[in-house]
Amino acid sequence: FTATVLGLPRIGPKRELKKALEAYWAGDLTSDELAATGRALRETQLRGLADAGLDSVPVGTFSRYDQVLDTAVLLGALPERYTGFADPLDGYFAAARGTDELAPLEMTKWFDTNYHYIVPEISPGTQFSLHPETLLAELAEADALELGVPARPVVLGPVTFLRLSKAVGSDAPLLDRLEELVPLYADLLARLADAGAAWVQIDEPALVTDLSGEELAQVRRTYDGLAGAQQRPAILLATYFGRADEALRELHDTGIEGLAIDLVAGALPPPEVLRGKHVVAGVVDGRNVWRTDPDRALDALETARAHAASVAVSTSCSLLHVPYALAAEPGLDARLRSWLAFGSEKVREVRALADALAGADHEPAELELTRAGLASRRDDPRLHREDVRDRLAALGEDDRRRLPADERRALQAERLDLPLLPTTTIGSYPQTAQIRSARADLRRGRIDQGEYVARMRAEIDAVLELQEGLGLDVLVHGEPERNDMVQFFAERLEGFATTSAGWVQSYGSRCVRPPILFGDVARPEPMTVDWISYASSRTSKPVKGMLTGPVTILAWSFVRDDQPLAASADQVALAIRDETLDLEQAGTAVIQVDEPALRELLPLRRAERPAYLDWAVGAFRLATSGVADATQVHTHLCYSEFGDVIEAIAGLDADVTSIEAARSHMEVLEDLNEVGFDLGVGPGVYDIHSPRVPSVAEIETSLREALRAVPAERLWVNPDCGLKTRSSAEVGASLANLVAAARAVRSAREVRA
Ligand code: THG
Ligand code: ZN
Repeated sequence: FTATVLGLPRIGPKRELKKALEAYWAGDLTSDELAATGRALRETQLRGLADAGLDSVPVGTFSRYDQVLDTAVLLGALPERYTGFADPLDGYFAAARGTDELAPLEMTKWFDTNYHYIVPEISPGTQFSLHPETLLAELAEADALELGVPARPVVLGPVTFLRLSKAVGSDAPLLDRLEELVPLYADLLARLADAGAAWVQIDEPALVTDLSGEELAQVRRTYDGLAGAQQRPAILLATYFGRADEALRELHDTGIEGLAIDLVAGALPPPEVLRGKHVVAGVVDGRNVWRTDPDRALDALETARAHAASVAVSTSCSLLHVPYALAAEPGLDARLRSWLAFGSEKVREVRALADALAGADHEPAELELTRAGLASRRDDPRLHREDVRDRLAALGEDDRRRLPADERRALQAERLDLPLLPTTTIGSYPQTAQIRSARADLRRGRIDQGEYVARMRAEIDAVLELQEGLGLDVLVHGEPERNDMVQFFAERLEGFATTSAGWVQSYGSRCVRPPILFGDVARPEPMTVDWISYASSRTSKPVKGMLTGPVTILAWSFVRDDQPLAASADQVALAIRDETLDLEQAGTAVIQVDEPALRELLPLRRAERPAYLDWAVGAFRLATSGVADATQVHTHLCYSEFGDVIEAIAGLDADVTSIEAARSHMEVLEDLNEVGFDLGVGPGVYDIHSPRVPSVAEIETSLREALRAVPAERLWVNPDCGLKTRSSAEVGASLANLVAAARAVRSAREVRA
């Protein structure tokens, strides 16, 4: 085949699957109706791909929740507690989301993307067994459509499956269990061949991460086993999100027929690795939204063709990570639009590049469009603003540095006069039905901006009253005016565009609309000052200014590909810095700059991590070092294990860091001590991701545990994340217990002192 894509989005162009899932979970849809929604989405999608001229279409990248969880089901590796359900679909969703009785499996980031997968648990008792029914059914379903082009089944490979799973009940490396999986995959290959598949795509993105010599040998044995299977389709081994040169070299003479290679995040491996293979060249970016430069793509394709047996054009990875189609965004600026390719435009690019590679007489129309777009992009003044660039060029080291922490601490203590073990919350309060309906009313023109502001202010009043009543020390305004925090700032910054329907699956039925960073970043006017000033005017307690940090804004956006991420980060940082200065000017004494995605952008390869952490920390410091030393800077980190970035957290030099820790039992505090961290820290004392209300005793235990690692003078008391997904009743009860626990520990210490 000559033109394909590696995988497909599934939530639906109008989020049909999200709506069907949520209706099914609410009991408003039957499982047959849910299945019919999936079937209709797959049919429309596959017909669209065949009509667009792809000559091999992927099947099996659909999922009702997540592809890693699906692989656990395929391999019979769902933990037993989820297998007793009358309808296996309910067991599947129990593993994904939990039930009243059962906790779900953990969820974490899919490599360095903003998609989250479900983490399978593998224990010594796990007995793998093959359950290929869903994949075979989807293959048969695709064949029945008579598309005129072959369907190519896609499965997650055994190495990546084990690499992403969590070992429970044993310390033995999970890759040791590869040999148990080889016969199952071999069996699967035979079934796919019987069903008429000429090719199977085996996804192994884990091969782009660092692998030891022993691990590479295990990978080698695995693919020797699979390639040696008696009856099988040709194997297309797909790697993406980086380079997999070591592994591909190791696997060259196993007999696998094809290699799909990411030429956007990675590059062509050496010629000898390509020799004799069908190379599926991922020249069209599967996870960003820019049109593909035809000259660069054709260069890479020609080089591949010079060494490989044959070459097909493809996306660099699955289209899971981009919105469906530009057609859904009529409101986008026309010039910007001409630079962009969403999913369906990318499919057309793939076809056009394949035609050009095959030596079409005329340049395909799609490529002409691209060339015009790229020319206008190069010349657009919004991409090269002298005012922004001059400011950045004039920056020095002092712009990323504050007074030593202990001197700041004294100045801040004087200004703020807080008790020992101060209590606070992370920032957001429940997004109530009133908030959502006010936003909808504003969007539909049923209320004007003045009325909207009045309604939001009423929400702020209510949240402040709650916090004062509870006796919290540092208050927040609750963020009612923000839908998604990154979208909120992107809407207010020049250089960013936002979409109205550019949904991308984040996990399960949840989606985000990543903003598009296309130009130099500037802040035309203050973004948050009116809200924070209003809140401050309503209470005598300090109210935190709430901002999102530069790294997180980039991590959750589609970013420029025409300059290093570090340069974009400094531009965003300058805009945030300007905002901190305006907040300070308006009297704000505490400013929080959240960086929940600091860990997320960490490069997959260890060798690239120091350079990343260097610019990421530098950007945060640029954003936060402009304020006076008496102004207290907070940050908040969550969504990850922090082991790999612990020194960077210290490097942020925030006066107070609130950090998700309720589930990792204060380990993070000990790690921080090891790197000499001596600033304020608020390890989350209870887990906000659960609806359970923590008792006073539990929170006291947490605090006393924390006090073994941190002196009381540095310890803050807070939940582990924002409260926007919780109900008001849960929040009131939990925070009352949090304040009571802080007071109990405080007075015990005062008695002792
Ligand atoms: N914002 C963005 N990216 C994120 C998060 C975020 N990535 C990591 C993490 N947080 C992902 N978590 C969620 C949690 C909830 C939702 C999405 C991602 C969610 N989305 C709404 C939905 O699907 O119905 C839509 C929200 C909207 O209107 O924008 O609930 O916080 N950017
Ligand atoms: Zn958080």
